Amino acid sequence: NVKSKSKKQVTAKKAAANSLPQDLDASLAKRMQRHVSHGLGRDKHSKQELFQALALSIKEEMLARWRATRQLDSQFECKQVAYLSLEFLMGRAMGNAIMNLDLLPETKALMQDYAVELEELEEVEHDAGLGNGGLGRLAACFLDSCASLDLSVTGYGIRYEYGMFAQKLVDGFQVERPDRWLREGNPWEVRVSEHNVTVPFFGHTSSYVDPNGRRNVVWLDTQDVLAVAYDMPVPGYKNDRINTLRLWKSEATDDFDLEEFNQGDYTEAVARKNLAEQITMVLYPNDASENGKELRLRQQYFLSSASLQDLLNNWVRKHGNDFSQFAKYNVMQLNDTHPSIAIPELMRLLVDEHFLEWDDAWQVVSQTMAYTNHTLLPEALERWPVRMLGHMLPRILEIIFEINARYLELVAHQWPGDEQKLAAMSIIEEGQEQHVRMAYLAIVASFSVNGVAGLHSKLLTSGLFKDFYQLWPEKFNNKTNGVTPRRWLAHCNPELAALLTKRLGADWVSDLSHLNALNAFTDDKAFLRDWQQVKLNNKAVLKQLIKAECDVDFDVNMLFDVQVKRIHEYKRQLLNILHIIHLYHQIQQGNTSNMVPRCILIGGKAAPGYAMAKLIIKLASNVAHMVNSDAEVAKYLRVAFLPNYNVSAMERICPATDVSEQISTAGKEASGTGNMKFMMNGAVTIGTLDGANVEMLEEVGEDNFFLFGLTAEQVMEQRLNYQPQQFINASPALTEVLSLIESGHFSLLEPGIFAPLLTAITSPDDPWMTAADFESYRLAQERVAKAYKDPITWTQMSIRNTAASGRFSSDVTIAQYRDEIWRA
Ligand code: B1N
Repeated sequence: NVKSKSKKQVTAKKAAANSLPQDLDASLAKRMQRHVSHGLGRDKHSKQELFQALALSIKEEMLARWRATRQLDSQFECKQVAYLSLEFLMGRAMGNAIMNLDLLPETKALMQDYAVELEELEEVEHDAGLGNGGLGRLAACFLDSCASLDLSVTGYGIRYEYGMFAQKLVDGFQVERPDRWLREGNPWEVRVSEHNVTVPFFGHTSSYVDPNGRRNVVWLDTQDVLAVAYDMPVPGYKNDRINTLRLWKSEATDDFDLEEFNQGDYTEAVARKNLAEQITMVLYPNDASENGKELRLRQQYFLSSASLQDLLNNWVRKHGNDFSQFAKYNVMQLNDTHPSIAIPELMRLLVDEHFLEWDDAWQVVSQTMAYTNHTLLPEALERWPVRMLGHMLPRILEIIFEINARYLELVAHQWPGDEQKLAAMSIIEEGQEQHVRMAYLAIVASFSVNGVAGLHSKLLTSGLFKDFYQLWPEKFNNKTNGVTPRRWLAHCNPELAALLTKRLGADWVSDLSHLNALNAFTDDKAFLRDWQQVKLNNKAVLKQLIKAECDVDFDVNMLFDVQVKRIHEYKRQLLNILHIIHLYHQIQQGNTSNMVPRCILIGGKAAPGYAMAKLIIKLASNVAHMVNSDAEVAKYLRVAFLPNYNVSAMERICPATDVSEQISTAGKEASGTGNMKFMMNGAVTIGTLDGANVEMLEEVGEDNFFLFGLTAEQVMEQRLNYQPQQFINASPALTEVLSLIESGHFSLLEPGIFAPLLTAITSPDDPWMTAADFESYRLAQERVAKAYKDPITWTQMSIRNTAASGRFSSDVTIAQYRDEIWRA
């Protein structure tokens, strides 16, 4: 329960808040007035000006509590958690802040004075798109839950100048546009120069023996980059806690400039400045795939080093150089291996800069680091070339080799004489070129390794990390993902939220298990009608968005069938499109008796270098075009591809969805989190036994979930001798669909353009086994259609899905991290 905290803490919090200067105690209206008049002094204000003024006013509301939270946390010496992540996909902040601070009625009323609706101002805010997809949004949901559970957790990330690219469609092709999200300024951030640290790069190492006979290593002639902290407030839900998201920006150091200026090389100095500032310029837009570029490694080290120095500075200020209790009061959660270079960096800081003995430093590191794995896909497992590391971070590479040498002794002891085991488990991968396996480094150094859903965690210990599981079974655990019910239900679906509160009281917002009680109302006619009306209203809102963005007319009386997520072959948007083509063909043949009229929405970004993903977008666009331009077909089927899918779009989409498509090849989607947002908002899932779908099905039951497809085990088995042609031959529907694509029906102006997709589906090497699951998917979709024709049954299914979604609140997940990993 998010509201439990000791009396002592509450009193201390109030005392801290009361000791603040008076001007921090003004009314929201006064603050707003002041900020508005700080503008150009005109009477007419643009929405952008009003948004900025309101955001600054709300930030001011948080300052006192923010400071009080910091004081409280340092006063009570509770365990501090640092959540290290290259991505925080925060989306918009204003609506969430107003809700969590309990300022909604006041703000709405205040906006009347400015003749504007709050919703209009919310629309002005640019999404903070500092992440790719699930992994980055998970970090954002976790921050909300940590603050709401009154935990002292700091998010550490990068303040990218350019977030996730904006996606446009030109002739059905994806085109990327830069995302200058900071153009109008970021009213939420506070630049805090007193926390500046410098991060070393390049140079070389040297060692000397000090007067005590200790051999010390120094890292010399480095090129130092300044890390400047920008803090963003993270308000807890109605509990007065304001946590911090600390985002680092890279800048040139003064020393660095000075040297060049003294030599009179003005232009050189400026050019070098650019080099330093490049580090935090742009987010790498690759979801669940490796980036492999030098600049990416620089980002990772920059974040890790700056964050660790910040934590150590805090520690030393209070405890001096005694690190014996450090692990008792600090824990670092690594969001995948992306910040795992923090492991050798913490060793370096402790051994080289604070002069700990190696073993003592290792004790500290291996008791503070915890690693979350987010994917089994081999293409996403990070491996850094030893040569690159040796050049950019020479001291770090030495430390990695030392860690490996000591750890391999343990392996040799466990499996005596087994050279193969040593090679297989070594942190260093041999080959043409040596690589550092970052996941292995993370496992070796962490006291906890977790997967993000039950199935995923099981596959980790039985597959990818099997040897490590044998060595250290106690390290491995599961933490099934969750999403915050504040943003993903209370805020994005106000009408449903009001209906829930009317029936259940308001406690569900901070304890989502209360939703279970909805099961008692599934025979309450009035409640069913209210539920349907809410969904209908939400569909009307989405319909407008689709009209504006895609120029496609959705009909709120038709079934809304939605697949929005990053475009990736393993997520199988292609399976969805093949089914659309099948429906289209059936309608044209006049075979509509098994159908229910549907509007199908697809959205998502492709990594700019991922040709197959981009081709899938093109196919979706072309199919949508063909479907929508046939007036007869439009009675039964309408299809849209929504450009620039992002957090704010999902806030409109999930409340309006009837059917949620979660159709990845079993064993490939580590968890999924969109699946949970849809479920909370009463969508029924059509899905495979993959990721968290498995647990969703467990909670809601087979009668309220459209299950299809091979299991993860069957996929692995079939892969050994996969013959897609057999599945094609056995399915007249699939045969027709493929020949329709091949005939050029969807590429009249671009003959042959979709050939690579056909080749992929029909190849025995197709890892995603689209053909194998087609029939099973088609039949599941027929069951969907049948079920939707009975509005009462359908509404009951919808209610049961929301009712069963309580387990997928990130509050539940974070309570487990707190109790089982952080012990905070
Ligand atoms: O993390 C999400 C899961 O719900 C998804 O199933 C999973 O695909 C996603 C490299 C990734 N795994 N790996 C990444 C992102 C960016 C990058 O550069 C890998 N994203 C996931 C949350 O657990």
